[in-house]
This record gives sequence, C-alpha cells and structure tokens, in this order.
Amino acid sequence: MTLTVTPLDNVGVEVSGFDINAPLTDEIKAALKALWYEHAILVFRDQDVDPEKQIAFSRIFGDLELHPLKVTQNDEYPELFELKNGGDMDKFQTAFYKGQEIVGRLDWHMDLHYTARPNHGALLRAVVVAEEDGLTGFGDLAKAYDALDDETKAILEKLEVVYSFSMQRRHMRYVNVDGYEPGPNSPMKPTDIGFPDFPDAAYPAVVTHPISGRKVLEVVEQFLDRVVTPQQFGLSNDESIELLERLIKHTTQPEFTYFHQWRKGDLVLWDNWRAMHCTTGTKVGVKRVINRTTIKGDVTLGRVLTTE
Ligand SMILES: O=C(O)CCC(=O)C(=O)O
Ligand SMILES: [Fe+2]
Repeated sequence: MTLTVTPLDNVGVEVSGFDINAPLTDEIKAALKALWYEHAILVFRDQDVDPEKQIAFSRIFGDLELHPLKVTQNDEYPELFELKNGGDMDKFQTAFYKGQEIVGRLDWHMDLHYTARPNHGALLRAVVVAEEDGLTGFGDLAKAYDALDDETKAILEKLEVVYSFSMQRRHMRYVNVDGYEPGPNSPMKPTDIGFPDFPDAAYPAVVTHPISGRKVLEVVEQFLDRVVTPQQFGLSNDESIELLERLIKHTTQPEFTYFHQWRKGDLVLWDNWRAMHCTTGTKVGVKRVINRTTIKGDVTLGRVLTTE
C-alpha cells in the first residue's frame, strides 16, 4: 500500500492509496499516525467499512473513549457514538436560524473542551448520507496561529481563556445568535439530556501540541467566555472582548477551514488537539447517520477553574 496525500480546499488532506481491508502493517500504521500529526484532518474516500473495522482502524491512533452522553452509544458497539438526524432525537436538536428550522447544527468547537482534557481525536464514518446539507466543517488552529501578526502572538503568549459549559446557545458569548431561536424542546440545562454539569475550564490562549510541538490557537467560539484577569496583562475587559472577537473572525476564515460534503464510504479523522469542527445541520426530516469513534485524550491541556 502506498499512501498519497492531496491537499483539501484549504486545510487537511485526502489520503488515497489506502484500503481499510488490506493488512495494516506497522509501517502503514506509523505512516497514518505521522500524517495525522502533520495535517490534523485526514479524509479517506471509498472505504468498504463496517463498525468492527472502524473500531480497529481508530485504535491505530490511540485508546478509544466512550462518550459521556450514553444515550447516543450504539447498543452493540459501545465504542460507537451515533449521530442521527431524521429520527427520535430531532426534537431536542432542532432550533430556528433566521426563521428556518434546522436539525443538529453545531457551532465551531473542540470535543470535551469544557473538561480541560479534550479528546485526542475522532473518526467519523458516514452511514446514511444526507441528500442535502449535513456538512462537517474543520478548522486548523495551528495554521490560524501561524498566520497571526507578531504583536498578537506576543499578547497571546501571556493570556489564558476560559470556556464555560452551558446548554443554551444564547448564553454563549462568542457564537452568532442573530436570528437564532431555540426550539420548543431545546435543552435548557445539562440534566435535561442526562448530561453532567462542568465547572469552567481555562486554557493557555496558545497551547503547545503535546506530540508535534506546534502552537495551536486555543480560541474556539463554542463555550468561549472570557480572558482570565485581563487587567493583569495590560488589557481592559473591553479590549479582551475585542481581541477574542477578532480571533474568532480570524480562525473561521475560509483559508483555515474545510467543509466536508459526505459521500458513502467516507472516513474523516481529525486531531482534536489542533483542529476545531462544526456541522451545518439538516432540514427537518432529512436522514443523516454518522458513526463516530473517539480517541482518548491522555493529556490535560487546560485547568479546571476553582480560583482565577
Ligand atoms: O455530525 C457531525 O458532522 C460532527 C458532530 C460532532 O461535533 C462530533 O462528532 O464531535
Ligand atoms: Fe464535536
């Protein structure tokens, strides 16, 4: 097997020459892992894959983690996290965006960011492809960091940013809530969907990737709340808010993002220590099923806030 990489639109690569049914030698495994660290977002097309193969393939990249949201676990394979649109869960996942009812839209985020110990990564497999919409977006926060000017890099070196877990989008300070209305069954608090609550978590605004050593801009819109004690670093609250707004605009520019349009047989793997992701959601009634495996985060990148 000879792996070839082709850049995607802006960030990440498509890996071709890969067949999940061919023997996965140590050499191939090492090459896949190296590509994961080099590019953060890997797309594999036309794979003949089932749950067992997905799980075995994911284990190349580390131990797997079971998601805290048990209701979305597959009955037969606890390693599989099922994301479903067009079924029973729709009513909890439906909201209004500029008057349009959308199922399962998610803002830019990193998985388990609010715990201070994010997953290392995850692999998505399209089981049922939505006939329209249902894209997954990925953003490379190492490339976004590299592109910052030196003055901004110097300010960020000293700062920490806080993520505050909440269920309601309108409580999040840096997501765009223009024209947004929650749906009638949108969860209002974590217990509404059997989710635990989490205290705030702070991260260095620039996190050094534990394996590659690359600098990652740790500023992602979902749950982002504030800079820790900005005055201690020469910033007023207003300036710290403007800085975060500017950084969110920066990271979500097309040059740092890629939107994956799903086809049957697709696998997409990302490094959750470096890349953020989002989903566009689907219109009501559209079926979409994605199975996800999660690579455990074995490094604490942030700190749980007990004091600031
Ligand atoms: O449904 C998707 O496209 C991705 C959902 C997501 O955020 C995740 O799997 O972590
Ligand atoms: Fe996610």
